[in-house]
Amino acid sequence: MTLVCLYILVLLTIQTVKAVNLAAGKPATQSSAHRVHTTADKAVDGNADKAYSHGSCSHTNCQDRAPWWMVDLGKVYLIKSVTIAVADSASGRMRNFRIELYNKHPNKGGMAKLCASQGPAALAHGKDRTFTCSRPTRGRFVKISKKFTSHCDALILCEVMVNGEEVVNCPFSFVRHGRSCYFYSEHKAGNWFQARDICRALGADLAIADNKEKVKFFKSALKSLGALGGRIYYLGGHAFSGQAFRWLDSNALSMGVFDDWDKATNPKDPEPNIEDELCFGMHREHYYTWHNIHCSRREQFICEKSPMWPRP
Ligand SMILES: [Ca+2]
Ligand SMILES: [Ca+2]
Repeated sequence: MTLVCLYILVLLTIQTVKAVNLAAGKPATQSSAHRVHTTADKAVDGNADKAYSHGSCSHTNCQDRAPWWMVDLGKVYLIKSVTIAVADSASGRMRNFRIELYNKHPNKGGMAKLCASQGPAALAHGKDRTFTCSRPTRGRFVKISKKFTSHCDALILCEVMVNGEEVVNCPFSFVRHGRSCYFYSEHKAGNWFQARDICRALGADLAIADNKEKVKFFKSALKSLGALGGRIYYLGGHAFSGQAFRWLDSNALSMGVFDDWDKATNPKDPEPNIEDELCFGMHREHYYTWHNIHCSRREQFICEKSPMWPRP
């Protein structure tokens, strides 16, 4: 059983780390099409087959003297790299092009930001080639434009894969840490439920502190508040089911894999101790370790907002 759990955990980790292609299935356009089956969408059909004859590549018209191709990602992302699947028979055409990013459509006042470019040397045929942006750059539209030098110097793209991440905009009065935003309430909420309602009204939810690094960050932030800080801060976990404490995030494991319960203050009666204390928070007088408490207590709280929480 333990092995199965470990396996699932490893799988979850791999899924989180694996780069997502932001362009797959998104609307794409190009300056022209060579054939009816070489339209712009062929470069975002999720098929990176580089055999041109298999029909999964875009190809601009041979007479097109200013070939370009563009995908709309639907919203602005922080883009790190763009990978192009080069056709097996591109005949040296994949050269002299620029990969540019736009927050707004170029026809609606969008300004080009260069991600990367390719000079006169052609890319190798039948291979994937990744262009890392000179720095991670925000953009919604990814446009590839090519300089036309001779007849049929077309833009041929078997697949364009865009790697990037969600842009994190912290709401007003939230503090950023990594890819998350946090709000430390100045005032007490009437109870745990009200604390949660306030977080939700701010577009967030009560904070999930399911790893060591986050707990360390909360502790240092709360310590820096000193006497201005509250005595107890509610977090987003409970034991309403009558079983062990769980995080609100249904995908997070129940506590025990990682926890920070206060075991030192009273080793004979370590936290969580009293059965009907179904909510919990970080306690200042005990080095901000976790204490289970009654949900009806008036306490301060920590809200969290990130691309992953609350779940979109
Ligand atoms: Ca394709
Ligand atoms: Ca307790």
